[in-house]
Amino acid sequence: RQISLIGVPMDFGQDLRGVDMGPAAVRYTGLITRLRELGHTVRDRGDVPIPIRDEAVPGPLAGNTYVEEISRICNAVYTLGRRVMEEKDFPLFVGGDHSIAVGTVAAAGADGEPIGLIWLDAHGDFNTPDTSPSGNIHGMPLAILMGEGHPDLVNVGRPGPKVLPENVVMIGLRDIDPVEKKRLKTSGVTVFTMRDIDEQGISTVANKAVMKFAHMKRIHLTVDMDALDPVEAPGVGTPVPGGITYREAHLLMEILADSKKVGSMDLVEINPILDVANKTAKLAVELTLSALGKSIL
Ligand code: DIR
Ligand code: MN
Ligand code: MN
Ligand code: MN
Repeated sequence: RQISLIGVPMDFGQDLRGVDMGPAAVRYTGLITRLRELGHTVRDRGDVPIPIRDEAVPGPLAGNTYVEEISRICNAVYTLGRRVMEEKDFPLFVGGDHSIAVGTVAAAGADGEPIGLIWLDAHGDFNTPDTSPSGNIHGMPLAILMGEGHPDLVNVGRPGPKVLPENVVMIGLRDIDPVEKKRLKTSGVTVFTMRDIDEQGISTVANKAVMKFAHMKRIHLTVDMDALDPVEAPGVGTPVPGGITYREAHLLMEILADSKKVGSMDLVEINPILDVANKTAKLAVELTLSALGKSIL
């Protein structure tokens, strides 16, 4: 496969600093060499330009914080993502916080054919400016992609929603805000919470996700590293106990790799300042290798 790495060192979607160092932390693990050892052709497209945080002025309204910056950045992510996909490369987007998905998913689904979206997260990312307790945009990207939220973000890349609820599968959820919970329940999105993983096992959950997209040609996989247990992935801004284990995460990636449908991927919310010796970036890279065909035998 031809893979293009696209760094998006953006931290405008939440309050904590440091998630802008995610792309560097991932590059330092030797990701590119290791992908090449797997037999892939890899190009590093560098980072999408990000304005200096301390020079930016946050919007006046809760939930409208840095909307202008995020929409400009996500449009740039979209443009570069499209170029890479038109060259038949697999775009590997490395964030940055999860609001980059507004651009990455728009790019992944832009050639007319619907895509399946797998959203790995401890959180629902389904708030709107009206329901968000934090006002942070990284708690809203899935709602935005389904057409709800600030118009400048909903219209990134091209006007309107980018995914249909029936084409979304969420895995790993365990921390949802009260109104977000109601919204998610009536949304039509397929959700596998931690309870589902505990009861059914991750292989069943992974195979159900793949089966759901049996009729589709391509899947976009977005990995919020806080889906993993904080013991394995401490370098995230909003850790939640009781997450996906190391082995569960690898099995999930291996089953998705077997489907041969993952055509684009995000790694987000890696915060090296909060991490322990780059552990979270290293795990993110190992999971990426599994998702791109690495197997034990
Ligand atoms: C929370 C946290 N639901 C919010 N969301 C996070 O701010 O809307 N998403 N951390 O990854
Ligand atoms: Mn997220
Ligand atoms: Mn999250
Ligand atoms: Mn997040």
